[in-house]
Amino acid sequence: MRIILLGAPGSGKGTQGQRLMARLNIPQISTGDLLRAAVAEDTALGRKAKVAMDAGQLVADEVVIGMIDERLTQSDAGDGFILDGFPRTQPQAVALDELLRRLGQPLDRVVNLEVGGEEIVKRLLARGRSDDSETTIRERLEVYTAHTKPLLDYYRERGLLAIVPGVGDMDAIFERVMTAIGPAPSRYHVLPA
Ligand code: B4P
Repeated sequence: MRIILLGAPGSGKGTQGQRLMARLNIPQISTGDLLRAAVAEDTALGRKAKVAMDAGQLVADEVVIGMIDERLTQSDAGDGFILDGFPRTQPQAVALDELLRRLGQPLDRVVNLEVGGEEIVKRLLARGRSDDSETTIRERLEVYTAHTKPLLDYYRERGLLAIVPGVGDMDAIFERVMTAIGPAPSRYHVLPA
């Protein structure tokens, strides 16, 4: 299956993406993880990305689009994938549509994890990553509202969007996500719970 996990920072995309990967046996592809790996390796791209990430800003579209283009054309993504944290802007969504058209791989579902702003601030302060200070979190929420939230309409208009309440027990949220994506087409091998 080809799934996008949408949601505000800290809404649980990474958390639920991991579980989906284990259940569906397809890779979870997180632009946040790819960027943090580049930062850890201290590459030129990583050094540039770090400045944006530490400020709560998005990394440039062409950078993340290039990363996704490279990642989705690897063989393990041929049977499906879970995109976690991408797309985050309209140009990223358009670029993804073009890439998937080229690969002949249409999206199956876009799941939006809904979590309120104050719960997000609480969660991210508790997570304590280097980009999880209160000022940065509030900046990231503003960036989310301005650039990523409009993607809900983009995917709603395409009949792909499912809204899942993302607050409460993580296992219960996972079952809601599984219900939202519906039964896997028979070409996919779904692992038992
Ligand atoms: P990401 O790595 O995508 O991180 P995130 O949005 O902060 O977190 P996520 O939603 O995955 O939350 P998680 O499961 O970890 O982005 C980091 C930065 O990278 C961005 O700010 C940006 O600069 C850059 N970036 C990434 N993608 C980009 C793109 N496409 N374009 C441009 N820039 C990009 O959960 C958060 C915490 O909540 C965890 O501690 C978790 O344990 C907890 N939690 C999860 N579910 C919970 C629940 N149900 N109840 C209580 N706590 C819960």
